[in-house]
Amino acid sequence: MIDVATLVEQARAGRPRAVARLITLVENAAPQLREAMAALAPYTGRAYTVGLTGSPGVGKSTSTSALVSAYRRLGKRVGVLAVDPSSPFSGGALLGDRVRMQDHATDPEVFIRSMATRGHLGGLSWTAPQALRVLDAAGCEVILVETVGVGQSEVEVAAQADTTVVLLAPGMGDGIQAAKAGILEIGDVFVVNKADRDGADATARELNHMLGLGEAREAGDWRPPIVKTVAARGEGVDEVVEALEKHRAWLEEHGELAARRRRRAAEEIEAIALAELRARIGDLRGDRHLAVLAERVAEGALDPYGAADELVAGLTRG
Ligand SMILES: Nc1nc2c(ncn2[C@@H]2O[C@H](COP(=O)(O)OP(=O)(O)O)[C@@H](O)[C@H]2O)c(=O)[nH]1
Ligand SMILES: [Mg+2]
Repeated sequence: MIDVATLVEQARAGRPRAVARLITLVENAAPQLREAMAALAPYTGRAYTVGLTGSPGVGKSTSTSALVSAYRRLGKRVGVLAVDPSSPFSGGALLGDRVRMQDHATDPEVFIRSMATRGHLGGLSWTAPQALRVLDAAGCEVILVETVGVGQSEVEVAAQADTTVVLLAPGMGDGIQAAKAGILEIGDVFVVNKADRDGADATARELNHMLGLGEAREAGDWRPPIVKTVAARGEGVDEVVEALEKHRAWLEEHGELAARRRRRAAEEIEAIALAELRARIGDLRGDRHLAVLAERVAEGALDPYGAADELVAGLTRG
């Protein structure tokens, strides 16, 4: 039996096993999840969350690892949530990458967790935010969320962070791809990684051009900076941290941090409510009420909207 109160207490004390078990509850949509979330709620809302997204291979995991090092140098407790199944944090990477992650594997102030992107009830829209709550309550001051920039829900998860970093690399036709995938819109900070390769300046220029084509900005608007990095050597990473801190300060100054978090909470509530409704409707398969409604719709005695209204009303009446 899992004693949720004990787990929460241990997670708050920074015990990695308790943190891992709580996130497993999230992944499994376990029955204890409600109780866990209720117990965690008072301790959340402190962490600064940073989403990192971009095409496979641009260097998200390498950059994440380098950022962890940078924040550790600042003495911060750091959480990492990798929702990219190919991430070395998920164990599916090349040996060299995994070795690099080992830098943090034994650091008690670093919490690394991966989540599968498929096969979830309700999907990432509610699992990722809840995993973030666990890391938040565990005292992580910064949480880095790595998601691959393909797929609607993965991009959404990155966009739900306090600050979203979009990574590109030269020679990958990234500019065009990014524009296509709509990830330029979600970038608060842009990173052109692999600046040790030819074409980094051209990529940065192209990006600058594409960003400039957007609507004219008003005074006080955030202008997303473009930072060049060689993540594999840690070069430029302090500049990324600087850009992140500036964005965070801007968010706070403009009341945007609170606004973003309210938007995120609203989306989370909606996702949970939808999953709940879907589950309850699923439970109705073979139910007599649904069978009766179906019969009436099939006979033309009732329209499908009216039937759906009746069904939903029946579900929410209690
Ligand atoms: N040349 C060069 N290679 C890099 C750099 N950063 C990462 N890489 C390499 O690019 C590959 C993909 O990196 P990874 O971080 O796994 O990318 P992800 O798929 O976006 O997470 C790996 O082989 C890295 O070692 C860099 O700054 N320069
Ligand atoms: Mg990766």
